[in-house]
Amino acid sequence: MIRLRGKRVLVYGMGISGQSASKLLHEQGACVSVYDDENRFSSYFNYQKNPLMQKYDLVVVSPGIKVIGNQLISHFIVAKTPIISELDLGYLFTKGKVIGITGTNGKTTVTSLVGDIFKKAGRKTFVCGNIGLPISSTALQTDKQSLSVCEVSNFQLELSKYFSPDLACVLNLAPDHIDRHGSFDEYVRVKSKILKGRRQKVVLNFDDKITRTLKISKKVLFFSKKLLNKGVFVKNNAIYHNKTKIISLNDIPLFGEKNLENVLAATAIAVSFRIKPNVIKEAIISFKAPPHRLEYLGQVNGADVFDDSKATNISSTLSAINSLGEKGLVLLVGGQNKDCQFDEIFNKNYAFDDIYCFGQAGGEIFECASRYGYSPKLFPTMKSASYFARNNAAAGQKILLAPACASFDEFASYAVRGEVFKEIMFDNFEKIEMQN
Ligand code: UMA
Repeated sequence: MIRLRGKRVLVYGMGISGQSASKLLHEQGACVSVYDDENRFSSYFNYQKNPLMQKYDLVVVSPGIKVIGNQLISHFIVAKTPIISELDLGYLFTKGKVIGITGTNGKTTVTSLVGDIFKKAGRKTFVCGNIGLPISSTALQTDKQSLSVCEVSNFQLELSKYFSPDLACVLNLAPDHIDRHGSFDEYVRVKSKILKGRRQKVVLNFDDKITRTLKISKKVLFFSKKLLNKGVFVKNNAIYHNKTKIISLNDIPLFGEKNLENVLAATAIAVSFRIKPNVIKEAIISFKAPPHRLEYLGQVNGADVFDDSKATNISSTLSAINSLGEKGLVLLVGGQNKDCQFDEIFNKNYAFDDIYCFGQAGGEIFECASRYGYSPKLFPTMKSASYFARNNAAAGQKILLAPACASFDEFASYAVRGEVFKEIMFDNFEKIEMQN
C-alpha cells in the first residue's frame, strides 16, 4: 500500500481506467489532477490544460496511452517523476489474493470462467481488469479473504512496476500489437512482466512454443491438449489433473480448440487453489462464454454464421478457421492492421469457399490472398462485406467474421463490430452497396 494523502497526483487518460484511478486516489486523500489528449474532458474537475508546467508526486497512466514517443511521459521521465500504470495503482490497494491472466488470445474467456469457478466455490470474488472493469474500481471493496481475478493486457503491463499477482497465467503468445511495441520480442518481454513475483504460482500453456520455454525459476503448472505426465491435460476424451478426472470433453458447452485451451487453463488455475473437481466441473457446465468469440449466431439461407470479432490477430483467426474447418468457409477478414503479416492465413492452401477483405487493411489482405492463388473480393467496409455475405449465403456454407485486425478504422471496439455484423446478418439492415 502507498500513502497518498496530500500527494499531488496526475491521472493521464480519462477513459474508465483514468476515472476509476481518480476516484481511488481521491478516496485516499490525494490531490488529483487529470489530463487527456482529447480536450472534450477540459470541463472535468481539476483538468490541467498544460500539465508540462506543473510538478507532481506521482503520475498514473491509462493503458491506452502508448509510451514510446509520448511527449508528456518523456517529460515526466526526464523530470524523474514516479510513473505507474493504473494496473499498479489498483493492485497496490487490492487486499486478498490476486490472479493475473494474460496471453494473446482467450484472456477474457478464461478470466470469466475462473471467476465463475471461484464464485461457485463460495469465495468472495472480483472479476476485473482488461475485461472491462478496472482493478482500481474493485480494489477498495476487497478484503483479506477476497480473490481478484484480473485480466491483464500488454497495454496495462507496459508501464507496470509493482503488479505481481499470487498466481500468474500466460495462455499463449503470438504476434499482436506490434504497432505499439515495435517487435514481437518486445511484446513477449512486456507480457512476461506478469511473471516477476518471487513467491507466485505460475500456470503456462505447454502446447505454445513460446510460453513453454519462458525462462522462469519457479515451479510451473502446465496445461496441455496432449497427454502429460502431470499437470492439467487431456486423456481418454476428458480433462485430468494428474490422476483426477475433472470433466469429460463432451460435457464442455464451449465450441472449438481455442475454447478447450481456455477450459484447460481455467482448470489449472482452479486446481492451484485446491478447488474441488466437482465445483470446477459444475462451473464449466453452466458457463456462458462472452460474446464475439467464435459465437454461433444461427443460419442465413442454410449457411451457419459465426461471430469471432474478437479475433483481432492472425493466430486467433487461424484458430477459428481450424476450429470450424476450411470446407465451405467464407472468411470475412480486415479492419485496422496492427503491423501483422497476413501470409500465415493464406499460405496453408486452405480450400476456402470465399474470402471477403475489408477496411483499412483490406487492400493489403486482398493482395496477400491473391499472391497465394485465391480470388478474394474487396469491400471498403465490414458493413458492405457483411451485407454481401448475407445476400450471397448458400446452404452448407460457414460464414465467419474473424478479422485478424483491430476494429478502430470503422468501429469503437470489436464488440460494436460484432453487434453490427449480427444486425446485418439477421435484421433488415439498410442496403450498403458493394464496391469493386
Ligand atoms: N488517451 C489519451 N492519449 C493517448 C491515448 C488515449 O489521452 O495517447 C485518452 C483517450 O482520449 C481516452 C482515454 O485515454 O479518453 C482512454 O483510455 P484507455 O485507452 O486507457 O481506455 P479505458 O477506457 O481506460 O479502457 C482500458 C482498456 N483499453 C485499452 O487498453 C485501449 C480496456 O480494454 C479495458 O477494458 C479497460 O481499460 C478496463 O481495464 C479494451 C481493449 O481494447 C477492451 N484492450 C486491448 C485488447 O484487449 O486488445 C488491450
